[in-house]
Amino acid sequence: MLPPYFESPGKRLVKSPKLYWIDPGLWRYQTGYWGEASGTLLEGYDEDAITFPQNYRVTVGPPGDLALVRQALDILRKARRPLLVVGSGVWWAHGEEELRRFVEATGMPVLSRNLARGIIPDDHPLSAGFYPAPASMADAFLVIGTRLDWTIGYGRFPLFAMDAPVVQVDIHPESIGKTRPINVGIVGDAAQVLRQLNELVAGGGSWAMETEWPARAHGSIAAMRAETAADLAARDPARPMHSIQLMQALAECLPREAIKVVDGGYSAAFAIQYLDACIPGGVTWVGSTGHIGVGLGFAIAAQLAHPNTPVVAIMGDGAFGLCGMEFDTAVRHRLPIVVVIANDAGWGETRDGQRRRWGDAAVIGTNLGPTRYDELARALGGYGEHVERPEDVAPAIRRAFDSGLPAIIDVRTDPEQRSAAVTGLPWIVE
Ligand SMILES: Cc1ncc(C[n+]2csc(CCOP(=O)(O)OP(=O)(O)O)c2C)c(N)n1
Ligand SMILES: [Mg+2]
Repeated sequence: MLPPYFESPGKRLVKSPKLYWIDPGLWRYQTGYWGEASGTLLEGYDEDAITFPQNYRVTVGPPGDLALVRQALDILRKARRPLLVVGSGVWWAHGEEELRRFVEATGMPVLSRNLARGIIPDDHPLSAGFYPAPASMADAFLVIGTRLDWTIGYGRFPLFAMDAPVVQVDIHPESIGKTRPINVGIVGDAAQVLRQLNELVAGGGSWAMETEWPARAHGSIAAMRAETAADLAARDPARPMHSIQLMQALAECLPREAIKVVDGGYSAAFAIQYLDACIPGGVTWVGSTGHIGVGLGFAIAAQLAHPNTPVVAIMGDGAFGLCGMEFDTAVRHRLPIVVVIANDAGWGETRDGQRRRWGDAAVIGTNLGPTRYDELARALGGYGEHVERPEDVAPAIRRAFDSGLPAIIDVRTDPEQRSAAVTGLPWIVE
């Protein structure tokens, strides 16, 4: 039994003896920090006896130190090629509007990572995409709400010039300056600091930014795609489809406003390169932790949150194997997600790593069967189609949406596929 002083004035906080374990994530959830958190209540509990977390969050996050925000802006004004790098912190802080205002007012190109993708749509002229190539051309950085982790070369050479000034804004002080020296570190809520910046920018002042810089940064998206696709030209057309061809076909046929959930190895790497994020959260994936197997759960959540938005999960067959039975959940809850499986009959990225390092004889435990996942969809009460040619992708997707059911499009892809775009990234240290 809890001692009496554990009671709140009106109601006991925790009365049920059955409530015996709360996931640590739930405690973090209650701190008011914005960000992902999980909460699990094990065992039966008496709902009336529990004060569920509500009215517990700060509604407005803390602004940054104004003197530091001024310093940050001074650095950016003097730069020839300043780059804004934004991440999930902007999404969690609901900083979409402030970000749009800042980008429009300054004309500064923006590299968008993880959940920040799509706030400035990839097809917007000031979008520098998500792929970090423009970083190598920039001479100053404003990093807001994103970790400088391995997916962005830790913010270091060869991606970021080490003598380029870096301003880093983060709600978590421990993220600031963690992987590289920085010039100005601002602890604050992403939306609040953007608002402070916007107020200062509205006050006028000159900018030294090169006029052609935003177009160069934006052009890097198409340049990256063209370079990756160059791999396709040399291929034997008789081979099964390359995942890049699948992504190109999806890029053409998926509705602009669709939510694209990405999960897998090589197939996911191609998906995030080729699919545009055009709405906030428009391309959702696991980000830096890289844990595969989340696709179905993410897609189900996205469809529940946005019942009228088309949701497509683009997954490797391996990743699907980790969570595929959640398709049954989608059927039971009538969530018409469309799952596109890039089926190379294997844990492709891992298998190719074995081959590249140690040769064919080292391919161990990474082949999967040529399983027909579309048949699984039908067995579970959904819609299923199998596709082998790029030109058949769009009609299959259309029929899947028309069915109104959860659907699986099983796409046969090349087990031999590889691309310099995922094996030769100089900032990724394997
Ligand atoms: C939970 C988890 N287990 C293992 C890995 C290591 N891993 C990275 S890519 C990959 C292969 C993924 O295969 P698949 O989903 O079929 O995608 P493909 O590379 O074949 O396109 C594995 C096992 C991981 N990232 N996460
Ligand atoms: Mg695979």
